Amino acid sequence: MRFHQLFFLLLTFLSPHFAFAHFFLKIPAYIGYNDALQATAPCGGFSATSRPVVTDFTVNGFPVGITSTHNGVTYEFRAALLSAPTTWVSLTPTCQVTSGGYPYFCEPQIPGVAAWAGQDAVLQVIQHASDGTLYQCAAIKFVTGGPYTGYTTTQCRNSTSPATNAVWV
Ligand SMILES: [Cu+2]
Repeated sequence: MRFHQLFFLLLTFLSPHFAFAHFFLKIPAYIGYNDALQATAPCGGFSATSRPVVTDFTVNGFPVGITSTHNGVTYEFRAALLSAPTTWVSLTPTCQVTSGGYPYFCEPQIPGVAAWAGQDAVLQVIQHASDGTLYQCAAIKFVTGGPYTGYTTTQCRNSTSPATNAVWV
């Protein structure tokens, strides 16, 4: 590879806002990711009722982990019943995440909806960033118990270099 090609690649990946990839829901497993459709509500271009992988989400807390290409964002964590997939309820206050780079952010205990234990549901994560509002969803089933501690601190972590700072507002 010639130098100018390498330089171009580096520029592409180091650019503060490269055109592809907005944010990825890592935990729980997302329904799907399509970069071009991520601004499409409610699930970034995928059906809220699609269930390729279903995660048991303990109502007393379950981790939600995200990687973002944006270094100053706001997240909303919401859920809907599979039987009413357009009626979203907020699980938490809004969360502001800042970082000097591309943050990995994991909140280990996002609360579920206790009254929905035993029911199929959809988790929706909304990212408000400089390029707009973006969506990712995960197929879940609310189950009793928790907080769930089955992920290691490697799997559910916050970036430390540069540091990720999260504030609930
Ligand atoms: Cu973006």
